[in-house]
Amino acid sequence: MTDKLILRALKGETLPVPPIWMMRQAGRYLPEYRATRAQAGDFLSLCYNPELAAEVTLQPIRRYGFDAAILFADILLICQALGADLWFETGEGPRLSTITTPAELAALKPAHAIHDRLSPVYETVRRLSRDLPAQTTLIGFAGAPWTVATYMIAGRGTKDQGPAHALKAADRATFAALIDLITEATIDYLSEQVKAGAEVVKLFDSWAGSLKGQDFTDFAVKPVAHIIAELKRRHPGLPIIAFPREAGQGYIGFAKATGADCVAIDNSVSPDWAAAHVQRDGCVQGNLAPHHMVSGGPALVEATRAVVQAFRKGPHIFNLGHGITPDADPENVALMIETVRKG
Ligand code: 1CP
Repeated sequence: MTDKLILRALKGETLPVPPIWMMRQAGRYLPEYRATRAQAGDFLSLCYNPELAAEVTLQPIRRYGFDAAILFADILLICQALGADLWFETGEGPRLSTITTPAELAALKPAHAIHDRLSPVYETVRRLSRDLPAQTTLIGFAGAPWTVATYMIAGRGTKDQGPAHALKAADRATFAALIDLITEATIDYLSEQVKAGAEVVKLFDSWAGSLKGQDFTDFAVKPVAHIIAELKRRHPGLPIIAFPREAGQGYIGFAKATGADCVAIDNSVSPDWAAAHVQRDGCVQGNLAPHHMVSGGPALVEATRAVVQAFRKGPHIFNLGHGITPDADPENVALMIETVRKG
């Protein structure tokens, strides 16, 4: 039996006060993160340095006492482990070598070959499972196949995922084979994170909202359902959070269709709508708008209370609707937590 609050909510328990963590809680809005990142040199060096990656994961736990810590890494590390080049342009974001032809796809490594590159990540998880406070849940994660594929195809972040949609239309076999490769690699990657000590895993499908109709079923639901089924076969009882960001109506029935224990909700839908349509199938996570962490004040308190109030009748993990931004004020995070915990 466990008394960790996040695990209780994920099992479907309605708690008097929702447990809380925050997407990108280890990030540039924290001075201590900026200091450790400077020490590491660059972002990827930080991700692959178990001592420093564990340190930045622990920083927001020490400062705020969140109920969960999320492994510090990035959804794009798996692309590098599959053989793509990956680097981060300062002030711009990720850049990758692109996969748009059968030959480029064939040059990637097989799914089972990812672990050499990713072993420092597993070491970070091992350190965290040793060093976290007893009440804090450790969350591992990966990108969902569609979102990871959008970066591998375009070679960068895109507003509309145009290059991935174009490949899907022009050469569906290559596109589908890339999705399958990422799906298999993701199962192995998350399975190793669990073996190293992750107690929950989360799949980030940041660009799920750009898949419509049958494409949403084929590429946001099916690969995620397959990953979840296989992970639960290998690790019975493992709780899994899915985040099909901006899925809109696609949130309805997503937990049942994928087998996820919890659906994370972005802030483009209202908490009342999500409580009515999504929470009846189980635990939900979300969904305060991240801009409140910048602007603060009475509006933050009011919006935080509205989220807590909307979800109070069912299992809920309090979180933002997307990651906290670098311009956020750490004091506003403290105010949000105090409002959730003290009402
Ligand atoms: O400057 C820095 O320090 C880098 C900023 C940063 C950070 C803190 C990046 C670059 N990644 C991360 C860490 C990260 N990324 C975590 C760690 C755990 C946490 O604290 O939450 C996680 C879970 C992610 C996930 C991630 N990376 C997603 C999915 C969630 C989301 O935000 O939608 C995506 C899309 C990425 C790709 C990525 N990595 C970094 C950036 C700036 C981006 C977005 C690129 C783009 O589309 O323009």
